[in-house]
Amino acid sequence: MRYSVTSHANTSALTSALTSAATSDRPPLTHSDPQPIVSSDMESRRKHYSLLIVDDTPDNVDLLRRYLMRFKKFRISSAENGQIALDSLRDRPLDDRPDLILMDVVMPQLNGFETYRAIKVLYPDWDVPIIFMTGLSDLSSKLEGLELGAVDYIIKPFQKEEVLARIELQLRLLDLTRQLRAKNEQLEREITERQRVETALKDANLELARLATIDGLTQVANRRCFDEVISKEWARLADESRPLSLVLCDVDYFKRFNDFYGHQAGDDCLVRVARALQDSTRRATDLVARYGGEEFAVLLPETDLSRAEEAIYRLRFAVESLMIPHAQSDASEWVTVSLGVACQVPKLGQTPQNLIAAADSALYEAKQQGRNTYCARYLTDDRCGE
Ligand code: GH3
Ligand code: MG
Ligand code: MG
Repeated sequence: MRYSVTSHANTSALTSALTSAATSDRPPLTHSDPQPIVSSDMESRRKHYSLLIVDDTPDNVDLLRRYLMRFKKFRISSAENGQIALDSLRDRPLDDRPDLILMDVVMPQLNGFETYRAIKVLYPDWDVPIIFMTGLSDLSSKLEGLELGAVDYIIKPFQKEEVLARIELQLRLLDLTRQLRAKNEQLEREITERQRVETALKDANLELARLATIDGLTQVANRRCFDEVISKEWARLADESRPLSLVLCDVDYFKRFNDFYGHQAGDDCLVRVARALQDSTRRATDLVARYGGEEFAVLLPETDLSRAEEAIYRLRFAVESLMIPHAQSDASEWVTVSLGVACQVPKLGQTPQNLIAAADSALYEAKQQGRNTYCARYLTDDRCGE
């Protein structure tokens, strides 16, 4: 008996097919293969293509099977209607699904189009090529199949050779698609790996750059960084005719501290002093650097002398507030610092050397005055040569 093909899916038939495919206990039927391939033999399986013929006319199936089996590259299974095909698919492991389906359109229970729709719903990620076979040669049936996503259409009665040619064409396309997909995946893996390596490299470079500018013990900027920044700020502020202040800050009686408390305690003290200085700066452009030994430099761009003196109060207060005992200091019972500050409006064509020398001289003076204090210098054009 023949069933007519409706132009739209028979909804109730489709629904019951889907339900049945998901739940049926029926064993897979007519999964015949005259030359079964050992399933674990992947190599031999790879050379074969697995075809599923879904057709309710046994003569058609036999004819196709006998003909196609002559070519040693096909493994053929068949189902006598759509429902049986769905059942057999459900029971197959993922890697044992057919490479191509030849599907009769007019079949009892579930026609070819409905079966196709069910396959798409049940296995949305499975891009199996489906060739419809039918005696219906009218345009609307052809179009319906092709619109559904069928890759080809064969009109019955068919020429075996034509069927073979169409199958081979689709399998070649399938192979190319698979190769392309494999290459894409490989490419994606390579891109991901490359991105990972680039990120790691970028992180490593950032870390290297950080290490190159940071003092290993105190984690504030190192001398090299200070030299670079003061040159840049000098040039920038010379352009803008705005003041640059430099504070040199030296721990008082630090040799005695080391001798009394030990070198490790001395290191710890320097770390804490550095952090306190760092924490008492306000602007992003202010820079605290280890200038050498137990001496720190604090660079204050766009800061005049009175503002710099305010900063000095904060710096001194921050260090004293640490209340690090210093039993050997003549200046205080705690660790203290002496500071020299100098301020200048940078001039193009000059270097910051005078500013640094002036801050150093002010620091020396503070030490002379008994330590735990500061001295200031303001460099005008007239005094730049001092
Ligand atoms: P003043 O008050 O005049 O500055 O006296 P001072 O003892 O602090 O100065 P001096 O230059 O005589 O001694 C500085 C000491 O700082 C000697 C040196 O061992 C110590 N020092 C320099 N760098 C480090 C360091 O990284 N760790 C430790 N623990 N000590 C350091
Ligand atoms: Mg010192
Ligand atoms: Mg010193």
